[in-house]
Amino acid sequence: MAQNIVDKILASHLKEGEFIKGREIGIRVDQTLTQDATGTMAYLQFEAMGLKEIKTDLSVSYVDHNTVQVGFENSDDHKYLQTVAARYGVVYSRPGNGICHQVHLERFGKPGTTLLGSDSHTPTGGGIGQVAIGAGGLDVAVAMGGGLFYTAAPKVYLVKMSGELGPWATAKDVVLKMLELLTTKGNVGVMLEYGGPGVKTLSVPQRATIANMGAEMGVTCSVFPSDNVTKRFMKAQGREADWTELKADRGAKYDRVIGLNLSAVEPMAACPHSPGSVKPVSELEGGPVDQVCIGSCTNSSYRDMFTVAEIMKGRKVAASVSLGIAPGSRQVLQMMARKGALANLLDSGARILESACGFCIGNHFSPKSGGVSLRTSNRNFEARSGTADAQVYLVSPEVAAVAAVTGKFTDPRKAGIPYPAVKEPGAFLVDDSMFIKPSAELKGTEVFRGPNIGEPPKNDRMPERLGGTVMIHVGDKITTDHIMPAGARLKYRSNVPKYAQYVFENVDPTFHKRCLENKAAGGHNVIVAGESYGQGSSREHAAMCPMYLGVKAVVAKSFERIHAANLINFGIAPLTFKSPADYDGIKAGDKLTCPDWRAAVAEGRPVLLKNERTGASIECVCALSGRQRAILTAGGLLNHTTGK
Ligand code: MIC
Ligand code: SF4
Repeated sequence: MAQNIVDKILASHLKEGEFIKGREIGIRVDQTLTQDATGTMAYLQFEAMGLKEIKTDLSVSYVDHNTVQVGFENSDDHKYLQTVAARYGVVYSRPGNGICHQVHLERFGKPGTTLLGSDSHTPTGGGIGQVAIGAGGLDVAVAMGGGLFYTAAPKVYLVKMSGELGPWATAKDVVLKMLELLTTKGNVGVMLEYGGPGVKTLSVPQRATIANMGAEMGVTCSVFPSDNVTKRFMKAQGREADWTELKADRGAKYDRVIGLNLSAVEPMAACPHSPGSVKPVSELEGGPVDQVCIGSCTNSSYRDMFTVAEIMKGRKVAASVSLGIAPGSRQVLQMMARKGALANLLDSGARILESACGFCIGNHFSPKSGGVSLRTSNRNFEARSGTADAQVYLVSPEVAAVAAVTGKFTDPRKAGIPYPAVKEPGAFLVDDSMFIKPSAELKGTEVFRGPNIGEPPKNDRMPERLGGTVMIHVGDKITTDHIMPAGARLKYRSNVPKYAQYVFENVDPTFHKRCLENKAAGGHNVIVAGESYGQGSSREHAAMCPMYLGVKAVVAKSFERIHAANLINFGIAPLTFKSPADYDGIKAGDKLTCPDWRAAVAEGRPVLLKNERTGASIECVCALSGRQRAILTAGGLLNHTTGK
């Protein structure tokens, strides 16, 4: 039967289950990546499961999120990560080497393979033809030890591209257009495949920008074909031997086909506070701009940076604007230094930031109070920038650079600046000296554990009956940034009791204290939410820390894929309302009880919750596979694998 690209990759990696849409399948993972903010826990859990060595073809540990190093915590984490990588056979990418997704694309991504990463933007690898999926650190730890990755057999949508991007229209605008079409919710269980004649007009980094922000649509991954464009990119990276062709068979079937004419794409912006609130830049023309940040795993490739440098050449950053530029990788930065792009940027008054996540995760460079920040990153959730009332817009590097010059929202087509048509280089500067590769000698390395490195928290088996109190009642599109803030709190990632103090910090700062009090009194805690609970990042701390606070269930109208999987991995039941109207009948403080809680979940029956205040009976669905039910009733994946 004619196969599409997704089918081909999944079929060649299928180890468990049948390919029936929506049913759970287990696939072999060829490559894994971790980053430091999720990585410490992933390796601590790898160790706690008693795993002894890496069984994948390649596992890489990147340090890119926590590079600010205020205090000892980040540096302790880095040393732990370096030594644990050496001991177990993981490649270590040192801080300064760049953002995981950009670097992985440059140096390791291989068409036709599977990549699992403890970061939600792992799907960036789809730009080079990988089925690249984001997951919680615990799932990645299991995969590193040779275990399968479980996911629902997907629906596959084809995005059929025609035409060609005009001047000032970019890959970022393409993906913002896709967000307008597919929105940020309701795409759970979908994998996107890009095809059609327009694809060959896009370079690998442009494809990667598009695949990157599939995460914002909630799709599991986005995959491009591997063609001559891919081959040229890999040759320029000195990796032609890793190239294979990958294309859909003629007549391959899809669950939906979406047409996209690249010639009609215009400069776009995602407005505060959602990547899905998309408008053409022309409608925002003239609006004030205080800050411009260019970089992140979405838009920090060679071409992005050289295009910005050409725009800034001989021009100055407007006095009202602060411009920060973070090249995505050391490779890009080295080439900028050698070819004069860096000099042009410095001359313009740009501030050069480290090749790391930095501003994107609110780790530094927060805007002023109420400030308007134009960013080339992928998320503009409220408060993520580190400034609660900042107004963050997501735009292309081109729109960002032009605004830095004019000091206001400007349609770049009307700015009177000639379009700098920067080409991909025929050869990238290849210098792998910031990777520490595993060796027999390094296997004897003793793992360093500074005071910031805690133990993965433990959980009890699922209780037989639920005696829950609704500790918080939240609305739609609650992101993991709402649940578990990053930014200034990121440095506590390896210290769960401390980090747990900040759960829902920006929504209700009393949450953690009330949870701990109720837990100490023997009660269970419950979260009630609307649609698309847990959007955004893969951070398992958004499940692990609530688990530590005694949360036993989240009852929501719907869940995002990675977060639902993380909740199960940490023994928290993700329950969906059978009738979404029941959501309105519950208030914070209500008692929700269920006498046969564990039995209902274990047997896959609907869960009936009783609201003790109103007497209402609330039917919830807990549609899980047998494997997931066993994990949940054991109190999480760690208990399940270690037989506790
Ligand atoms: C993000 O962009 O939100 C992050 C920070 O990269 C997260 C991972 C994390 O929280 O460590 C992600 O996207 O998964
Ligand atoms: Fe880093 Fe931002 Fe990309 Fe997350 S989205 S990996 S914080 S650059």
